[in-house]
Amino acid sequence: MAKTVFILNGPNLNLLGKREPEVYGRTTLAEIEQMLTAAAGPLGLAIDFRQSNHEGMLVDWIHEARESAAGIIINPAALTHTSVAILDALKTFEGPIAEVHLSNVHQREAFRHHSYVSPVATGVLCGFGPHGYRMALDWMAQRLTSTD
Ligand code: CA2
Repeated sequence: MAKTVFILNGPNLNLLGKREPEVYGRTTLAEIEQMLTAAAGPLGLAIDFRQSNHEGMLVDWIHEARESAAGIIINPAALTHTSVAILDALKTFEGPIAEVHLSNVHQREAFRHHSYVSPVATGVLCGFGPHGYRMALDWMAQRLTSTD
């Protein structure tokens, strides 16, 4: 059976493609989900794609991932820079974790340069727009299906 990857998205990402296109582009979160759903099958994976504006919801989903997911791709959005709760939850997850940001956070305000999540992420992608999610999924497929 295909392994499941949780793809978790934090606050305000539901507005993607609808506001601030100069920063985050014109692709909607629903379009990113469609793109990843189409990619997952041929990669031998299943995805469970979710978005919440609530920190506790994301924590609950990370706990759920401990039982139901082989890997996590997460864009914690603004919570990246504030959330010890998400850091602590991710620490309990034993599989690979990819942290993804649409924008290059290092080109932006200083408060976006620090991530609470990066120390527990297996890898971090930022600045590649929606393609960053796809790159993370490709890597996840290699990581989860490799025999070595
Ligand atoms: O670049 C990213 O993916 C971010 O995680 C996006 C977060 C931001 O706080 C991080 O520093 C970097 C913001 C997500 C908000 O998304 C919006 C989309 C459209 C309109 C307004 C906000």
